[in-house]
Amino acid sequence: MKLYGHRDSGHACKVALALSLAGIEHETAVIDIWAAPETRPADFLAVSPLTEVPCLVIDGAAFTQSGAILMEIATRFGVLGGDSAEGLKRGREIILWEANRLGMCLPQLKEARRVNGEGFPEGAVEWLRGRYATDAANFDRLLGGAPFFHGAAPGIGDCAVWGYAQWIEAAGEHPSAAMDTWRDRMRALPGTKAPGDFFV
Ligand SMILES: N[C@@H](CCC(=O)N[C@@H](CS)C(=O)NCC(=O)O)C(=O)O
Repeated sequence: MKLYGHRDSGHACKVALALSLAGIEHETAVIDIWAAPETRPADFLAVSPLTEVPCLVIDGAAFTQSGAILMEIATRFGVLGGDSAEGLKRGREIILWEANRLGMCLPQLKEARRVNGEGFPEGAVEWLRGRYATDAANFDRLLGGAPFFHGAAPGIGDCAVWGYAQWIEAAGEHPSAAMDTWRDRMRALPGTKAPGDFFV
């Protein structure tokens, strides 16, 4: 099994975290996401149609789109919620919420800071910040006082949210109190690593 990713990709971190938490052996290949797509290695270009990370290759079959990869890991290996219909349902719901909301505004806000707002149309950053405020409140509602999104133990939904929730401050935003304590619990898990340790 081979995971293509990069330390600056929260999407790749979601998958790296899931594999690590589940203790699934794999090799990692770092793809320079800041380099021109056509300069990326041929083996990567052959498996990633949008030239994006993450891409996970299992027994020669390539899987793309972080949320879909998380669902594949959970169902194939029966881990991180994949051992029950209820766990998978929860995982799907949280993954899709994250992709549409938190995972839409936080990467863009982080990028806007990196490029000093250049290329972002007027009002875009304010619009994204407004979305983040709603998403932070909904994070609290979805977590609902449980330790993890999947209850007592983390699941693929937690991995999805971790991807960019780990960088809330880098996006210029503040975590809610519930986000802060959830992140502490996530960081304390034995499988959790810093992005640069997932993709050396
Ligand atoms: N919807 C995709 C997003 C993947 C994505 O945006 N990957 C970025 C890094 S975070 C990338 O590979 N960018 C390089 C490029 O597009 O050339 C997912 O969930 O996996």
